[in-house]
Amino acid sequence: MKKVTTLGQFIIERQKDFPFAKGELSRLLRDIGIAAKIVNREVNKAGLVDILGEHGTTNIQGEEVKKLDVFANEQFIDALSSGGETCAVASEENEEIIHIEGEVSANAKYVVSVDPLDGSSNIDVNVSIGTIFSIIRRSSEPGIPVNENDYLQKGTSMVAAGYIIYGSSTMLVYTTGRGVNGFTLDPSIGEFCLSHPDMKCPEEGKIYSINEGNYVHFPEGVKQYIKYCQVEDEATKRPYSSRYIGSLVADFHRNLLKGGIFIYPSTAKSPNGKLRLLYECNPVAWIIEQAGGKASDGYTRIMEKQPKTLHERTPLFIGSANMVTMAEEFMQKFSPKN
Ligand code: AHM
Ligand code: MG
Repeated sequence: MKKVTTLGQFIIERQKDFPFAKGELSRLLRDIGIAAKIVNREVNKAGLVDILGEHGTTNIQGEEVKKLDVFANEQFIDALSSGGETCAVASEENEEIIHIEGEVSANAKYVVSVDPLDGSSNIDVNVSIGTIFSIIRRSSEPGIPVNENDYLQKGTSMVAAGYIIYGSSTMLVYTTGRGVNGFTLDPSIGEFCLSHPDMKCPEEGKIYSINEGNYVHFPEGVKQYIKYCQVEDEATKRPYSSRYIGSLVADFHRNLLKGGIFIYPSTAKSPNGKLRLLYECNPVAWIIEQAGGKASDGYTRIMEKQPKTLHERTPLFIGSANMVTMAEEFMQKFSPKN
């Protein structure tokens, strides 16, 4: 029988790569894996909400039924609070940073950002959704309360980043800067098992993913790039296929495996696009880079953008390296930065 490596075993094995590490990061990743399993259990029951009780009502066990995104947020915060390896969590669901109480946590050197359940419009319709996380070292000395500045570091400061996709199977994919590894949840043993070692994104792809309904509001560079994707050309295997789920994690995961580009550009209404730099874009940017791909805002590498606020947004062009480079060329030509 083929030997199975669980996420827990893999994390411990990889700790050897960081000889001075005390194991805090490993424990943090393990805690995230545990929260993911609990959220997965609830996501799988989402369709039963009419049987088990509506959101906001009380179920037969006398517990209040929570909206899934609220539930996921609480699970991740709880899992991260109990381990003592992080002093704060910033969540897309919370306006302010959540400080973790207790002396052990106050002295922790890591802070975590999380989008606990991304793809909100897909939650109630049985379409894939995801969780996105990243871990950085706080910039101030441990012992004093964390503030926003601890989080306002470029993506290049991340020490770990990953996502969980709740799809036809549930997967956890993460990087600590030494490649990207993917683990599939085996529900029969309740463990994430290494299924996609050293993931690589093809340099070229045949898929473009963008919400074309917003076409009229796109910058000219994006409009022209979409036209380019649709033109017939045998040498470059165009026209490309259009695939758009509307869940960043699911669109990203498919393009990572198959090759492709995902774009959420600025629009006339939202000059910075929709997606959040800290919670959504930085983690997937690091993963794609570690897999040989590219992530930019159309002009600048995502990981080099200096965040100014916790919840700030950025346009995102991400995926196969050559496709992102080409899209950037269209931006420079048709929508030069002024
Ligand atoms: P959310 O944080 O409210 O879930 O929104 C983020 C999601 C992403 O997963 C996805 O890529 C994008 O919104 C889709 O947006 P749109 O419906 O505008 O195409
Ligand atoms: Mg989100």
